[in-house]
Amino acid sequence: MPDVAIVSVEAGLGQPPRPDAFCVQTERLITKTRIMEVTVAETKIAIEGMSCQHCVMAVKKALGGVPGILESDIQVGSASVKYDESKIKKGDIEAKIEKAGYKVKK
Ligand SMILES: [Cu+2]
Repeated sequence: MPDVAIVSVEAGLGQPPRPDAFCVQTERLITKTRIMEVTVAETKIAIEGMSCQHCVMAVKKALGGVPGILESDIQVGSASVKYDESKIKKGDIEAKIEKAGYKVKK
């Protein structure tokens, strides 16, 4: 009995499944499969003090890996963020941006 060819379900992230998600070993499947029911909120945050791609990277870094943040699109002067309202609030996201050294326009 082969332990491959198991379909992994990755729902709710709004991203296409990675090619490797369709053929994984059994042990990995357990950790990779996440069936999620989340309320996805979306916000666009205006940010002062960003001037270049370094600022974009700094904000990306500030929001990267934060639990509850599902997706973020950072531009000079703004951040569009999709997040799980049950895990993080808009104010927490703004605080992360300010901690990175930028000012959130409210
Ligand atoms: Cu900059």
